[in-house]
Amino acid sequence: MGFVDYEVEGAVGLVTINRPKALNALNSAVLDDLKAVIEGVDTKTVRCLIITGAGDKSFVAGADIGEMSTLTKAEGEAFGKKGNDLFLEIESFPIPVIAAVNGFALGGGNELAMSCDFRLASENAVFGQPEAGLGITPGFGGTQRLARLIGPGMAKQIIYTARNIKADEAKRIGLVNEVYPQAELIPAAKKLASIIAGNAPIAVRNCKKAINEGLAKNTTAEAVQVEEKLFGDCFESYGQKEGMANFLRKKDDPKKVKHVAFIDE
Ligand code: DAK
Repeated sequence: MGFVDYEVEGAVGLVTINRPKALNALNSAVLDDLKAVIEGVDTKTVRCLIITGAGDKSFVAGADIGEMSTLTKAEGEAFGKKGNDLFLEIESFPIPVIAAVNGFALGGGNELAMSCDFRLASENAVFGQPEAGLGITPGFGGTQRLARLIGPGMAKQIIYTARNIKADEAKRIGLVNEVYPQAELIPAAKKLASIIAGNAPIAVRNCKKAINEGLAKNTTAEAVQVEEKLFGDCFESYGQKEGMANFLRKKDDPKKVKHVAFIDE
């Protein structure tokens, strides 16, 4: 695919946004290619996805300012919808998606990273929502996802000031889970993705769904109903039967047991 590379290693897919001359900025063509790659992932065999940026300088330096600069109101709205629809698709993608942030994650780049399940970063990563300095609001979900992730007070401070933050601060405020030296970022992301991919596939998918859909409910009572349904849905699956049988075998005779290889379901 033109601006987006995709490779699979075992049960882990690696998506690389590849427009390094523009620090992987998202223009319409990049968004189209990313959508096509995401929709082409075989979620029967791939159990965890990683999204990163090409090169060692940038994850995604934002939406393409050149392309946006001449948009009319109607075109601006359409561009916003294109990004929002895609990022919603990533957020609710059936398998976990990890953002491996290897440099600038500004504006639309931070918004893309936030639509993933969680973020790992390299030490040189820089996060921010510079839109207020460009005369616009964040347009790919930044006002909503940043506030939900790090709390409204901190999100408002970052968005109103348009201030960039470095990886260590991003970790301190909960925007990223871990920070690695640049060369270790992708190996660490792959290792984590392999661990996730080794767990029972229906259970992992249902955990993602339960967290996402539960958080969208207004009350805990409504949210736990979502969990109940997805919990019940795991029963009679190979993963549930074999995962529990494995535990019980282990109790009988710890030496007999080997780790379960969960089949695709
Ligand atoms: N768009 C287009 N090109 C970009 C770009 C971007 N966001 N960021 C970098 N580039 C290009 C530069 O123009 C330059 O291209 P050439 O001049 O070589 O042709 C090349 O990448 C290398 O960049 P620099 O020479 O500037 O590299 P530096 O290391 O000096 O600086 C930088 C790196 C990341 C600090 C700097 O490039 C920078 O500040 N870039 C802009 C970052 C930014 O402001 N990003 C946020 C964009 S706003 C909405 C929908 C979406 C959005 C909003 C609303 N609706 C429709 C409502 C989203 C908005 C955004 O994401």
